[in-house]
Amino acid sequence: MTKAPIRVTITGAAGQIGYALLPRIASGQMFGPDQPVILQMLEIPMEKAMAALNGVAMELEDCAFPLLQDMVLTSEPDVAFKDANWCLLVGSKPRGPGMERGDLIRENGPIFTGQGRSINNNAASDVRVAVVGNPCNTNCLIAMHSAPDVPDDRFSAMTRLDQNRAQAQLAAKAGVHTSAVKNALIWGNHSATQVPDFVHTTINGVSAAEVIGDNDWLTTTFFETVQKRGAAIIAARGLSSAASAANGLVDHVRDLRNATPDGEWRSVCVKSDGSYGVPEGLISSFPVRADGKGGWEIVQGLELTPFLAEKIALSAKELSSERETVSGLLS
Ligand code: NAX
Repeated sequence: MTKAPIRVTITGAAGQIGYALLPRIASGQMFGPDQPVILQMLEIPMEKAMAALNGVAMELEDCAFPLLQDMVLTSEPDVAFKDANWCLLVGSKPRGPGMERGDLIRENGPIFTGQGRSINNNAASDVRVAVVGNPCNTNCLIAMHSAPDVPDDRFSAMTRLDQNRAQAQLAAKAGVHTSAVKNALIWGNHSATQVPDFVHTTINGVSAAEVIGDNDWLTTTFFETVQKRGAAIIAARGLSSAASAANGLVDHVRDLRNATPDGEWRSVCVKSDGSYGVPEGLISSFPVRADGKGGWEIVQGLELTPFLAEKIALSAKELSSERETVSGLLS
C-alpha cells in the first residue's frame, strides 16, 4: 500500500542550498525510496525571489519524480507550515559587508520568532524542525521558544556538515577511506568556535588520536581546517557551501529518523540538559543517538580531555552570549 505523503516545509527554497536540497528530498534520499512527499516552499515576498522559486518548481516538475506528490509555493509562513511534518529552516539573511556576528543575530532573530509561532499554530502534531540558516543554533533556540506547544526535543540545528568535514579530514590524513572513520563528532556552536573531536573518533576501530599520532596537527591544523572550512569554500568557489550543506541536511534528518547503529553517534545540535558542562537550555552540538521512533538522547559518559573540555566551554560561552543578545526574543 502506498504510504501517506509527508509534508516538508523548506524555507529559503529558492536559495543555493534549496536548489541542491529539493531534488534530493523529492527523489527519496531524505525520507526513503517509498515515502511520497509534498514540498511546501517558502520564500520572501519579493518578485525576484518568487520568480526564482517558480523556476525551481518548474525544474522539479521536469524531473517527474515518482515520489513528489505536490508542491506549494508561497511567501506566507502560515501557508508554508500548514500541517508540516518536517520544517527545514534554511532561509535567512546573509551577513552583509561590515556586519558583525551580533548584527547578523539581531537581523535574523525576528525571522525565527515569526516562523516559530507559525509552526506552533499550523504544523502537524508530530512536527520536527531542523535549522540550517545561520546562526543556526541561536535561530533554533528562538524558534523553539516561539513554539511553546511543540515539545523542545523536536527542535534541532545542523552540525552534520561539520561532522562530515571532520571525518573527511581525518581520513585524508590517515590515508584511509572516509568509511574507516567512525564517530566523527562536533561539540558546541556551528561557528568558528565549534569543537571537532578527535579523541572519541575512531579509524578502523582505533582512536583517531592514536592512529594519527600527531597531537600538534590534531590540535591546530585539523581543528582550524574544520572550523574554517566554510570560509575556504567561499574563497575557492566565490559562493558558500551548498551541495555539501544540502547533503549534511539529508544526513541530519536521516540521523534523527533512523535508529543509530549500536556503538555509534551523530553530531546534532539539541537543547542542552547540562551535559558536559554546557549550560542548560542552549542549543549545542552533542553526540546524539536516535531510537528510530522519533526519540533521541545525548550520549553520556564520554571522558573529555582538558583540551576538549576547555574548547567546549569556550564554544558554550559564545552560545550563552548569543542567547544574551537575543534574550528579548525568548518568551
Ligand atoms: P542563499 O542566500 O542562497 O539563500 C537564502 C534564501 O533564503 C534566499 O532565497 C532568501 O530569499 C531566503 N530568505 C531570506 N529570508 C527569508 C525568510 N524570512 N523566509 C523565507 N525565505 C527567506 O543562502 P544559502 O547559501 O542557501 O544558505 C542559507 C543559510 O544556510 C544561510 O544562513 C547560511 O549561512 C546557512 N548555512 C548553514 C550551514 C550549516 O552547516 N548550518 C552551512 C551552509 C550555510 O552556510
